[in-house]
Amino acid sequence: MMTIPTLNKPLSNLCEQDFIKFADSACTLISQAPDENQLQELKVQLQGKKSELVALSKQMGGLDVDDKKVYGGYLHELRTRLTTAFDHQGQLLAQKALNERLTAEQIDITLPARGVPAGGLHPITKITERMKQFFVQAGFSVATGPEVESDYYNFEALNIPSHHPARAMHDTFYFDAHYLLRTHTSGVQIRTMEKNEPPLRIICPGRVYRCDSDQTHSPMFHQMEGLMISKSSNFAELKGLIHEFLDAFFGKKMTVRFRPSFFPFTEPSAEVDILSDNGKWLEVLGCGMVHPKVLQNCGINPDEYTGFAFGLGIERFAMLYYGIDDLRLFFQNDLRFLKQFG
Ligand code: 2NL
Repeated sequence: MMTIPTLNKPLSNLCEQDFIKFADSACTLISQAPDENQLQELKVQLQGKKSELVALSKQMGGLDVDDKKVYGGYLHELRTRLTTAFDHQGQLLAQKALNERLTAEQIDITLPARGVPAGGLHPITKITERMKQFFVQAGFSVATGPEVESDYYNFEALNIPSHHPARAMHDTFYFDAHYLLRTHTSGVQIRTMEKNEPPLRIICPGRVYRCDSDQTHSPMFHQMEGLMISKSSNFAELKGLIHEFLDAFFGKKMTVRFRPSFFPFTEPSAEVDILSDNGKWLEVLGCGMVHPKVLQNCGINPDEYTGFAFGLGIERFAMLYYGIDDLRLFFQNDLRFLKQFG
């Protein structure tokens, strides 16, 4: 760095040329300051309390009136030149610093992106959507309802009276004598029948609860029930719809068997098996013609209307579809499991 110029004489011994020379050297020095720190350093040395400029200014008091005017002018001119030079260099350095920052922070938009970590739908949600897709295109609407039910909607209206053994079979979670966690979604269908004139076509997916827990049972699981009511619904129509659903769901022609069964809310009733690749029959759903008493309970005349209904466990379908052998995996929320369904 260049040395600071100096006048090195008493004020009254200086001439205009001395000031000009001093100012020229100082301005050159200022214009060469490489960064804002060194510029600040120069400012202290040239204009600070201990600078020659301030020392000379203090000598003004000892001059007579005419000299005061002359030297006052020189000093003023010198201060103005220095200030202008500092301002100018300050702006240049600020601009330079900004340009350097902009260059350093430049974003290379041609670099490959890191990718956004995204969640995915739960396998149970995916399977439910796959089921809905089939039934919605077949003209069914999706209906939902409360998970806390009264015993009337969960049992009574479905032809399951208080001391019917089917109640015990449901392993119900009770809140009190009348309220419970629904053991199936049938209450939704009962309300739909109460409130709407047939014909009706609905599916009811949702959470249901039973006091049971092991490799194939969870206290909370998902069910989808379907209901169709019209003046001409019959078992052949039910069989056709269920077979078409199974073909669509598994994405291939399925071998299906309807086995006579019993439910209090359907008559006749059947359980449906599919033939698995290893030659075993697997039960996948229950169905039947809606019991006339159930229709009557909902204000539908069983002499005028018939209907069919079915119910299936969504976890069971998800396990078959994805080849999963432990139902508890669906509820542990282990990301190593869930990530496979992204
Ligand atoms: C099964 C069997 C079934 C129904 C559910 C139903 C509902 C109303 C009226 C008549 Cl409101 N039936 N639902 C019918 C037959 C079978 O579920 O094994 N589910 C897992």
